[in-house]
Amino acid sequence: MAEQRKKTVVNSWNEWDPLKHVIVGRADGTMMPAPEPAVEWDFRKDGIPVGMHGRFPKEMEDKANEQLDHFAKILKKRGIRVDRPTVFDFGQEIQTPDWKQKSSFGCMPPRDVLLTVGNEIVEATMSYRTRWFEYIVYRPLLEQYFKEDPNFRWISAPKPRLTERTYKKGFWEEYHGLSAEEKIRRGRRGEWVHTEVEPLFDAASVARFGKDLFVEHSTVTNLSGIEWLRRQFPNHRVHKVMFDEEWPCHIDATFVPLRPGLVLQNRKRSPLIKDTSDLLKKNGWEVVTCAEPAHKEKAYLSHCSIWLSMNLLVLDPKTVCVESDEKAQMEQLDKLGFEVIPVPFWDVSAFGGGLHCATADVYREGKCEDYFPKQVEGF
Ligand code: ABU
Repeated sequence: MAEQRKKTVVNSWNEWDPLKHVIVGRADGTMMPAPEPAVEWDFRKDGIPVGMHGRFPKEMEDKANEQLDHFAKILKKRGIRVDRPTVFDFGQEIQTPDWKQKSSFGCMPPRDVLLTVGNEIVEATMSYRTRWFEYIVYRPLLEQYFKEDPNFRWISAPKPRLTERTYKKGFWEEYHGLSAEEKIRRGRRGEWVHTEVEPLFDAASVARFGKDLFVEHSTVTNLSGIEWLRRQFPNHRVHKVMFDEEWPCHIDATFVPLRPGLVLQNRKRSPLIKDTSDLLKKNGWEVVTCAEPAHKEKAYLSHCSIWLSMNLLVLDPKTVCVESDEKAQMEQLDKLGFEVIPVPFWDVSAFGGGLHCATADVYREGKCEDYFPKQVEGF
């Protein structure tokens, strides 16, 4: 007899409660994106000139899909329901009334697009033109969840126009002429390519700690985006955080909660806003510095950093999935009392990230709790 699948319930408040239902991305059809004003994809280290674009080599795509499917199998074996997105042709030209773009990106990292907060899933605005239509790959699933769960709240954040007003005029010309020190100084001041004309955020800029959401001001999430989240979640405390990095992207290779009272911190990207550390300390949270990553360089054709070493997926407060090359990271987590599940995933990096990026929560047991009863005023 065919197995009876349980009806969907959307519920997930943090990054560590027992995971029961998750979306895992796919590598199919992923594109090296065509140039656009938001970002410069630079693969010169891999012998690819700036501006070159097109579909990733089939062999790479197949290897990535093999690792993604294997990861999905590991999760299923642990009793976790796994859903997958529906791919569209990312190579087709896209357009809105405001702009045209030669292609989209792909659908490996659902974490970038979907933000689950309790019974709500928010489709993030995104801030790259190449990622504007990415929500479409998740629509069949979200439609299904909407039918099956009467309490599911499905929200699409305001689609940004991404016109010339969204990006600073002449940004890239000036940026290329800056010294390394000046780039770092500007990063510390949060001066990147986006303006504040409209709210912009990626879902992976948010780390969920129950009632407290830490949102990273970065090259993909502007201050208006953080303000939009603050107004969208009036019963939460939304904290703007920043980390010391020239071109920050997502929080999930920087500041990663592991269980109540324990956060993994990137050893190179320390918090720039002192209140972040103060809040953790005041509430008895321990911050451990991550282990040295196994890889010294980014993966071939990867836009993501070597810090995917800490882009892990917590299955419950005692169990964590870690990329299988990351022996030092696994050892550190083992010493912290976790059962560590090694998952081969390095070949997925170029398709948009690691184990956390490749997933989006649908259901974790548990409810909204206050892990920071002692607040830092104004943070
Ligand atoms: N999306 C996670 C990648 C962040 C990083 O490259 O550090």
